[in-house]
Amino acid sequence: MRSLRPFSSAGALAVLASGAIAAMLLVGAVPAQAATASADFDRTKHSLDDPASSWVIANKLRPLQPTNWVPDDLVRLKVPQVYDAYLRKPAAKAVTRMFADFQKKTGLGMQSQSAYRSYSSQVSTYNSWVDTLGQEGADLTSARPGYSEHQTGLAIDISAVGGSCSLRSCFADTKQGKWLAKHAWEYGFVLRYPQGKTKITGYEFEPWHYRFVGTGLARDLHETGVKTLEKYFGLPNATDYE
Ligand code: DAL
Ligand code: ZN
Repeated sequence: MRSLRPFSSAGALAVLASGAIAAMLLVGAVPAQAATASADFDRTKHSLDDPASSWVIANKLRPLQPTNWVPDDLVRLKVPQVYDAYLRKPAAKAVTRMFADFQKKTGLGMQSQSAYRSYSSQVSTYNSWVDTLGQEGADLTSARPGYSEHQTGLAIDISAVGGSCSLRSCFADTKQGKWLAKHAWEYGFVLRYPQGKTKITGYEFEPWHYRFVGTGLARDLHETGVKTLEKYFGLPNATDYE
């Protein structure tokens, strides 16, 4: 819960003067935590359109603009990685801390399966999914080039070191998957494609795909219980490409 700010006696008088608050005090009602948290938080603080914004929303209705955008602060991740892994600097710092804390607490390891992907590497990724699943299947699991969060340098697919279930829904049942689902928000990450939200996000459940949005927004998503960025920002469901 957000800390309650101490208020001055003048402030206290102002509060008591408010009929609504006074009524709540009389009946002993306490405003809901989520409503307080959400009311506090400025949802217009950062751009949702600028590809350099930590809040940029990429989905099937919102290609990155320009579609070949490349972040200018990519750094190599200093964590175990299956393929060479880069993220934007703030996201990289947060991943490193998150993986280290997980290891300290459990003695187990997490690794990057896939992090930043350029437009051209998303071409290969998407095409290989089309070869395996056909276009309809591929579109439920992989973004088309220019539409992927991986191209923002703020998204990472995480797997268990030495574990099975990489990039499979059973990752949700691993120690790593469970810990991430509970704690990733503390590091500024959000599970971007939750279970049961395909009609909103356009993608099947991906318990491994985490998106860095910064600790302020991640906390507000956690406290309000809103599961998708689309819903939180009042954007249309992104089930299909236009
Ligand atoms: N797997 C996610 C949707 C991507 O390709 O960006
Ligand atoms: Zn991913």
